[in-house]
Formats: sequence, C-alpha cells, structure tokens
Amino acid sequence: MSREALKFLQISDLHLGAGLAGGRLKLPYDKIQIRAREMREVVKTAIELARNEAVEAMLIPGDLWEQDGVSLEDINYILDYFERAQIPILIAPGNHDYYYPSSHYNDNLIASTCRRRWPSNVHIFRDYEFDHIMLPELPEVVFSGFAYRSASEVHIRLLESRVETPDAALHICLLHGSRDNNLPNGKMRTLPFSDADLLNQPFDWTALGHYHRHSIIQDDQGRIRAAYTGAASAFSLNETEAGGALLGVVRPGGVKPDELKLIQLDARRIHHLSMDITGCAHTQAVEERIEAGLRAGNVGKDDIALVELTGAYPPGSRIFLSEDFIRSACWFLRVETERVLPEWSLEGLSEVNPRTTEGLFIARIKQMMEDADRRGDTIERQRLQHAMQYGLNALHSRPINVR
Ligand SMILES: [Mn+2]
Repeated sequence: MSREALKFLQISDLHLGAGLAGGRLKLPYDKIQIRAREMREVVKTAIELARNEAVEAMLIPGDLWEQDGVSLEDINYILDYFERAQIPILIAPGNHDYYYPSSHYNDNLIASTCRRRWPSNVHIFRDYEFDHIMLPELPEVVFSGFAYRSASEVHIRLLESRVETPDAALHICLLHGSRDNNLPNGKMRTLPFSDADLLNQPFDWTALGHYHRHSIIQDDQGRIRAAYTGAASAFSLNETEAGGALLGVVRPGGVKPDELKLIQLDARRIHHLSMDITGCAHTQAVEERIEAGLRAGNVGKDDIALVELTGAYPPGSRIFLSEDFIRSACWFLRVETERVLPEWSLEGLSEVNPRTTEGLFIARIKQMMEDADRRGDTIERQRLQHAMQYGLNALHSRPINVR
C-alpha cells in the first residue's frame, strides 16, 4: 500500500488562558473578557475549517494553553470541539502546555476534574524523547513528536542526528522549538535546530511551534519541508504578525508552495506603531497625525493598536486626546506620549533668568558647546545638545528618554 498525500491543518501557540491584563496595551476589563472568549473561539473556527476542507489530520505542535492561566472551562471547550472534529488530532506539548502528571493532558486527572477523558481521536505525545505514532485510520503515515515536561528550556539538539522512524509512505513530525538564527527578541531558545539538520531528517513535513510569526523552511528544490504557523491569534504586542492556521497537502518529499495556505482564524489584529508628531502644535493636529498613521498602517476598525508618539512638542503644552477620538479610531487604541520630548529651542533659552538653577545650567552647557565648536568636536557637541534636553526635562519634571 502506498499513500500519495495527506491533507492537514496545523495550528499552534493558542496560549489559552494567557494573562491579557498586563503589558503596555493595558486592555480594560471588559475587553479582556471579550478577547479571552475570542481566543478560545479560535479552536472552534479551526475545527470548522478542518471539517469544511475535509482535512485528514490536525497537527498541534505545542502551546495550546498556558499552564498557569488556563481554566477548566477552556479545557472543557477544547475537549468538546476536538471531539466534534472526528479526525485525528495530534498534539506535541510545548513549554507552556508541558506534560507532567498534573497536566490537563493526563487522562486520569481530567477524568476527575472534567469527568471525561481525551476523545479517542486525540493523540498526545507524552514522552520526553521522540515517539512515533501510527494510526489504523491513516495507514502508511508515521507521526513523530516530543513532549516538554516543564516550562524550562530544552538544550538538546534533537535533530542533530538522523531520527530512526518506522517505515511508511509519509513521515510527519511535530516540534516545538527554536530555528537557529531566527530567534525573535526576548524569546526563549529551546530545542534548537538548524535548517540543514531539519532538511536531513526523514520527515516529509515538520509542523513547527513556538515562534509566533509564520515562516517556512524549503529544500533546494523549493519544496516546503517545515513551517511555523505563527500564533493562532494575537493576544499581546508579540503577535503583531500572528499566523492563524496552515492548510496543506503533504506528499512524499514535502509540500508544494501552491499547496500550503495560511488562513486567518481571528478577526482582530494587533498593531504596534510609532508616529512622529514633530510640527504638531495642538491636540487636534496630533489626532490628525494619528489618524493618518492608522490608515497608513492598515489598522482596521476591529483591530487593537498601540501608538507610540515620538518627536518634539511645544514645551508646557499637554496632549489630551478626546474620548470620542480614541473610541472611533479602532476597537482598542492605546496612545503612549512618554517618548515625546519638549521642543526646547536654543534661541528660546536665552530668556530664562540667568540666576536660577535652570539659567545657570543653560549658561554652563552653552559654554561647553562653544568650546566643543572651537575644537571642531561634533560628537561632543551632539552629546551636549542631548545633555541640554535631558537636563531641562529633569528640571521640568518631565520623563527622560534616551535619544
Ligand atoms: Mn512556546
């Protein structure tokens, strides 16, 4: 018997139960509730997609939930919808939904907490080493996976040598790890692997989880051999490029580029934008600048946006954005003004009383600037200009931001 293809749907990094209250977005309580609900509904959307597309298996390479935040309601929701999928669902627990005796992945535990077990169509990798699963309903396909047993990083390079797998027409791997040279800022480096090591494996397809941004790994013939779907939905500023779900057809040797599709599962996107308001002299001008920036950044009306204002604004003036403006801009808008610097112009400074602390400070820095100019030391001159801004901000009790 031989198998020519397998149609799959891949999702990962749903992070159900993730704390939505912290961070710079500072979502209000009512929107946190809505967002938590929407994040859970991504499960249902994915299952519906799998059924509509007549997918043969679902691949979940980790971080379905956050161990510390997930609720039993979330788990019950997952159990319900996974059962309705009626197709094999394979799960390789990641560093946030790791497998250990008190994990919700333990059938004995949920038998008492949820009064049920994982549905028979769900197959969970529970070993801290490669395990290989073959399913009677999908003959000629081997699924290989590994389970985290804690939230700590895994240093082993699991793909360094070639993995021994049972014979079959198709080999599929689920891996929650870090692709070398692609580690996003602040992301934990765990279960690292190189593109070369991955391409050297017997796997026709490797479903990757952990990175929240979509990316693919291709062999020298252009066949796609692995992909991160990216986060299923955006829940913090780390998911401004959230993925969704990957719908693909794997054949012996890989996936053809025109047989892999990234599908959005969640209606909302999170944007992190920076806008320079230099030249604006009043709040309405700032609002117009923000409006134009949101348009340029393709921020939709259902979206969430953090706007970081930069540049200079007349000293003594306050930016006071109207409630109406904030409400109508998009579903949730947070504007940070802390990085805006008062526009201290050197000419204006001569009017400051020379006998005050501020006056003495200005006179001293100006004298040092002149010395720097005489020596032709432009670097020192620049440094003193910054020092003048920092000092004046400090004297006026304004935040100091490194330029
Ligand atoms: Mn992870």
